[in-house]
Amino acid sequence: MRFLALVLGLLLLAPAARAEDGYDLWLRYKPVAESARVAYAARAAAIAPVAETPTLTVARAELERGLTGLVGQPASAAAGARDGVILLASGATPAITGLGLPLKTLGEEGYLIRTVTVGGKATTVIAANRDIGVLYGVFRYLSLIQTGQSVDKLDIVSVPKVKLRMLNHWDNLDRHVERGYSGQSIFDWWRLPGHVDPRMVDYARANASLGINGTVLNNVNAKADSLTAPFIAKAAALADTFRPYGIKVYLTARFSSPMEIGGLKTADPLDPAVRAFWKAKADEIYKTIPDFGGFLVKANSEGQPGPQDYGRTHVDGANMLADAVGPHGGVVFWRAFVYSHEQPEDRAKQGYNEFKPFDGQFRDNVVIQVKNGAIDFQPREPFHPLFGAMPKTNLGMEFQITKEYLGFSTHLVYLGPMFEETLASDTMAKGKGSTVAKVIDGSLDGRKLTAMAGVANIGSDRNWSGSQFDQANWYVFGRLAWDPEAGTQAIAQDWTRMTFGADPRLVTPVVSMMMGSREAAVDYMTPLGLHHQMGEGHHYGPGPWVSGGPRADWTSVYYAKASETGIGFDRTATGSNATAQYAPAVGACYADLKCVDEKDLLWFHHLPWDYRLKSGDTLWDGMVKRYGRGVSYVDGMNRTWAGLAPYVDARRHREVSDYLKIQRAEAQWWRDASIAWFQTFAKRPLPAGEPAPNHTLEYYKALGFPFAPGI
Ligand code: BDP
Repeated sequence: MRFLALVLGLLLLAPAARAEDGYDLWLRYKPVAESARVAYAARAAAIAPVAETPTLTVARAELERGLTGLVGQPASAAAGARDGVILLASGATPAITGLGLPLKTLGEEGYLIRTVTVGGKATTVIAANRDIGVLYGVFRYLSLIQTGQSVDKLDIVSVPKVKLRMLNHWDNLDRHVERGYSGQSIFDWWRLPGHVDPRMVDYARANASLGINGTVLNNVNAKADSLTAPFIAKAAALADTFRPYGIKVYLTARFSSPMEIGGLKTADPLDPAVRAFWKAKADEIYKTIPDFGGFLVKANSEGQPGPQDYGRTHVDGANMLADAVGPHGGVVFWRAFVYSHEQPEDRAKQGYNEFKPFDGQFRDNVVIQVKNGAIDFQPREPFHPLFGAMPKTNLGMEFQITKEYLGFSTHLVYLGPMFEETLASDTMAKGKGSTVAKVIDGSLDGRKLTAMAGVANIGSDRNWSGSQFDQANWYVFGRLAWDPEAGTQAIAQDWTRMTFGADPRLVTPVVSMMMGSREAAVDYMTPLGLHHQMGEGHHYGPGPWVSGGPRADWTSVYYAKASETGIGFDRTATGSNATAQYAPAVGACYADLKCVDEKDLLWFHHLPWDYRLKSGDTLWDGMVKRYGRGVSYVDGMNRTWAGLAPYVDARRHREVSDYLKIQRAEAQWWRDASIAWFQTFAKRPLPAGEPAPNHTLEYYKALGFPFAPGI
């Protein structure tokens, strides 16, 4: 008996001994330290009965599950329990009226958590106006325990600042995921609607724990099939599963659907038959999915059909769809990621040129979804000039969570600082403090329909995201969608505690490693404002030599413009003048070598190889050193992680170790191949102490990856 207890105790004390595969994400609910357990348990001896709505039922189940795992005591509903009670309440229920709670301030989705005394009992109230707020509050309450905070005296009010907090899945109907590095699509279209994988519930739980309230199920490069009756039924089965968790489903709409599945000869948005098709289609969808979110559209971009095929505008296209879903409360997300190689204009300028003139002309239920930067999810981009430039339009943010351009799932790159950098950028649209975050949360221009979308990194891998650390990118996206001004270091701390454990000997080094990881990737891939130097098509590894082909704007040489005289894309008045798309103060700074931050240098300027950086190095020397600095950082991460073995379960520790070794080798590859290539132009030696590339340029150019994932 004693022996058994000892073994059990050891198992509990030594989480490293148990294999974990990452499936539980940040909702692991592993036992807290024995010393803290008693205090937590005392606060949570009972969960007061709640109404049996679907959402309150899952809220209560989550709370019980979490407390059972964390505190080891299944909270019983027994009235009259001696210890603390957790009261879940939504709306003006008698249980909480009279407590003077500021419910009015919570809006539709906010919640409060407050410690009060009711009938002589210490009571933790988790209250909201609507059930979904209670579920959000439950997740927050559990996270307090997971992150080792006291729950004795709580007074928390939290309200999302952004209305639509969305994942965009680039998932095809055959389960291939475009730019997916974590297996197949989790949406099993073939077996739906007859079978709904129980994993869909865990997907919904994870998203609800972050406050994500919408998901676009299919790829922006859409197939019209997703709008046919069988697929609507499949989407409806998912919608039914997600509904208790406050998540609405959306579908991408292929603009030419009226022709492909509607038997029409045109998709002209001004054609009455086309308009009738979309109205009928919307009616059909809403009959099956009454709370359908709406459509996401990629039009006239990268070969996708759109209104311009008929000489019409983005306004014509977006408003037509908005009119179809509007009567049902639906929304249209219309993407601003529009550019064409047939235009001689700098690709970075095209989105702004297409959309800015239409400010004020889109329907109220249209959101123009803008990528964070003007090119395409690069490791670093200055903020998109449309932010701040369309005050009479709902502008939503589109971030990419999947790491298409940041090393796929095997590079440890925490995207929090990258998202934060964009959100904190000052557009100066209405003077100082007009940050992108304030555009996105609607406060700058008084807009009500606000949105943030993230291109998901979720797939069928057991660990969901392809790597343990890529879960953090899903997590930080969700947290920022709730509050675009949140600090991403604190978010990394929360995530680490919930995902690996609260021991500071683990948390401190892991967070520090995460916080520098994005800058390291910028260094070893595209330092000093370089961009789009990745391998052709798959975007795996370096390909600075990529040239030719049908589209200049899909080559690397278009962006780096390296020659014997220098390197960089002149976007000042002497070049493409993209800087003029920003508010004058911002654009003037970008255009001015004395003002522009060196991190954006070659994004905006073409400079001679001997240009002097602030460090005193020449541009060439500084570039080479940055590549090397990135590689060294990955060395450091390898060392740090190796030292953390005692604090992490063996299986996850091993997986991360393996990936860090891959990252180390690939960082070196990036450095060496880039230096070998650019040296053919710079024609200068490497600075002292910087080793020559491991292989010849020919070697790097000859590497091919026909089976790279995600294409
Ligand atoms: C690019 C991706 C491509 C997407 C496109 C988009 O390479 O697969 O279809 O973005 O956002 O980054 O539409």
